[in-house]
Amino acid sequence: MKNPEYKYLKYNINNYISTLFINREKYLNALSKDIIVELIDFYNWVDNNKNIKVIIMTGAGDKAFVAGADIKEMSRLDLSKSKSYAALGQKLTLIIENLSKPVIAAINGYALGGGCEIAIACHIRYASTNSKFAQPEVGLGLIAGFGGTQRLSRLIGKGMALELLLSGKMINAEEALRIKLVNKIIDNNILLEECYVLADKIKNNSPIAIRHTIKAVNQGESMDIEEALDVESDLFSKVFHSSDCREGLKAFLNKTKPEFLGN
Ligand code: DAK
Repeated sequence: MKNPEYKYLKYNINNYISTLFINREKYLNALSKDIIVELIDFYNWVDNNKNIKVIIMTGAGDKAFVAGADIKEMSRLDLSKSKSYAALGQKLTLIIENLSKPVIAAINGYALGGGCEIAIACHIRYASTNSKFAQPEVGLGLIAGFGGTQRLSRLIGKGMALELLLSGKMINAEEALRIKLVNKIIDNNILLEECYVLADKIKNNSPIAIRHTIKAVNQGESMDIEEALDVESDLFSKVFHSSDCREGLKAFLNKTKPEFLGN
């Protein structure tokens, strides 16, 4: 089947790793509705593509990951469409968060508003030294609407999340690392390289184990510990019955490299 083509997205696939660029550099990769629709299509396609095991998502150029929702387009939005617009953004962040394959956000500059919310929905965040983060919605008379009011506090805690969501202030990469909004800071010129190193390590692991790990972490997040541990043991048992598990255990005992088929 032919790989899809997009107006606002560029991507490549190399050694089971797909690098996706949001490609609207002139407007700092601000998210128009069309881009959100394309991203949803891309992630649905990726989820079923056996040639892709890890996705690295970044912004075109060296200034921005995503500078938020497209303010110009938003200002023209019919009031009756605001709910469906938010639903579209939320749908995208849910697809990314629950994707069966890890998504690494390579944050290469501004990650503002909806851009920060998309980064938060990714499984892992690596940030360049020049990256900047904010939830400036309140200054526009809005609230974060792509999951930010919910995911940010889960990631960095309620107090810090409210500080960012209520002030709209911009923080730099070091502060983002300090509050655990990002996992690591990397020099701008080697950001993608470092993401590849991580992606490469992930892609050699069992796809079944990866998929169920994401599921266990996501499902357990909103549960009390006993309930969450039940989810974990159910998923553990499923994984334990997989061919990948037989292969992984056998390869260890035989001192060989496992060849996981993802079933
Ligand atoms: N939207 C549209 N255009 C944008 C943009 C944005 N978010 N950010 C930048 N641009 C455009 C600029 O207008 C400029 O275009 P031209 O003037 O050349 O035509 C071009 O990109 C380059 O930007 P600047 O000239 O401003 O570049 P600077 O380096 O001087 O400044 C900046 C960089 C990132 C500080 C600045 O561009 C800026 O403040 N941008 C806006 C950041 C922002 O406030 N983002 C929006 C966050 S609010 C909803 C759900 C979710 C959301 C909304 C509703 N529903 C429930 C309905 C989400 C909202 C948000 O994301």
